[in-house]
Amino acid sequence: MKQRFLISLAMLLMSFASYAQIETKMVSHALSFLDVPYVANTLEMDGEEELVINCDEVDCTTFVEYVMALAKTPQEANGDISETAFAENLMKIRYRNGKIDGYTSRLHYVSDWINNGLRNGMIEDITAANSPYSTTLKLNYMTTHPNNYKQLANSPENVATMKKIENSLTGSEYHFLPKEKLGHNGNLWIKNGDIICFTTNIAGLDVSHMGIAFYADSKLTLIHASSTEKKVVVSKISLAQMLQSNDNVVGIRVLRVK
Ligand code: 2YP
Repeated sequence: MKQRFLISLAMLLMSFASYAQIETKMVSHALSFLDVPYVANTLEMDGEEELVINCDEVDCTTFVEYVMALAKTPQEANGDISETAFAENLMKIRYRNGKIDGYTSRLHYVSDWINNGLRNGMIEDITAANSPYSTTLKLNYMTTHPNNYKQLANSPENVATMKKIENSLTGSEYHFLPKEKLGHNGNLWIKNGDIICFTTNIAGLDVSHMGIAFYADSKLTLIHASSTEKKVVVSKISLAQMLQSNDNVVGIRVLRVK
């Protein structure tokens, strides 16, 4: 009996240690991007879709993707991170089932991006376990604003494929934390390094922004690529204040990298 107890205690400690490790990596890699310029559309290259790695110019999504890929890529003996292993992880994060098959294989909607991360085991959605509030997806933003997307504006075929993707996601339910329920000191269940997605009331869209949870003193803030400050920053105000100040934000989804 005693031996069984000791084994399960060891397993518990190991799982805690691995969580603590990934939390530290997420935060340290996120902080390494501070002041990197905010640049939109860095993935929108001419010609066939290919894996873009540009850690010198990021938007909210590419920032989170690069931080996550870095955190998930083991350091080599000399402390370096293998470019190949990093690229492989980034591919798994950014493309449906980790495979590039044209523009529409990129996970454009964050709900699709989350589902993919749940499938490949890189993230867990800790929102449902901590918030009873849920809502139903209704996605059509990209196909009702095709001119906002270079690869949609000149390709009825891509629009038709995106429509199928939007229809496949529409109707699915997900849990979120209403912004009114988030305290300035965060909530015990949101940890350093968690990925925070802002759920939105913008018609046909699911998420409007994302970043990395960071407790500065006891205040829960956000490390994010800010389109207003035009660079990666630690928010000066709390995450709760950020959400409250934006009428288009309804709440948050909280994801933990595994
Ligand atoms: C995503 O937008 C794009 C992807 O196509 C793109 O616009 C959509 C639905 N998807 O591959 C990806 C990387 O560039 O960006 C993001 C955008 O946030 C911007 C980049 C930001 O706040 O910096 C994701 O979708 C995350 O929140 C939304 C937001 N898009 C819109 O508000 C239309």
